[in-house]
Amino acid sequence: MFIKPTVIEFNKIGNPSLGYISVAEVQDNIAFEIKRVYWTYYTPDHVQRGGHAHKNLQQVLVAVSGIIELTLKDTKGIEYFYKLDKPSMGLFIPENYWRTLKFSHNAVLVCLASEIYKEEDYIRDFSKFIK
Ligand code: T46
Repeated sequence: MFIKPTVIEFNKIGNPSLGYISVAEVQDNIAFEIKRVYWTYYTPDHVQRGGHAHKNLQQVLVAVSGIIELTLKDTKGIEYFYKLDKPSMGLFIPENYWRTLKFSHNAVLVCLASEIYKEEDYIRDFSKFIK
């Protein structure tokens, strides 16, 4: 089956005077067992990260602060663009999507990942990816 990227709207528990909590929970709004969590921060706004795809890894990305612009490309070359600009929004990325990311200077990205880190899971050559 060809799974597509999906935007997740997390619940916002709270109100403007108290602040909010959003929850990511396996079997509720996360479709995989979470084996790894990582976060990126202090990325200069002229830097583009990513530039690779994953063979098996599924992820949910959240911009818990700032703005992250993300372009995904599937193996047919079709592009999908997302702007993560609120902490109550997540993006589920299935395996086999080429990704590039741009960050606002204050952006903090949290990633929930379905697998532990394995360099063998990366496809870093775009011509190999579209084959
Ligand atoms: C994605 C974006 C949002 C580790 O040692 N362990 C890890 O779990 C990760 C993710 C990275 N690293 C090391 C490997 C490299 O030496 O950190 C360095 C940079 O990693 P990477 O090239 O994966 O960084 P990004 O920010 O370009 O990409 C990562 C994810 O790989 C990618 O799937 O969607 O963050």
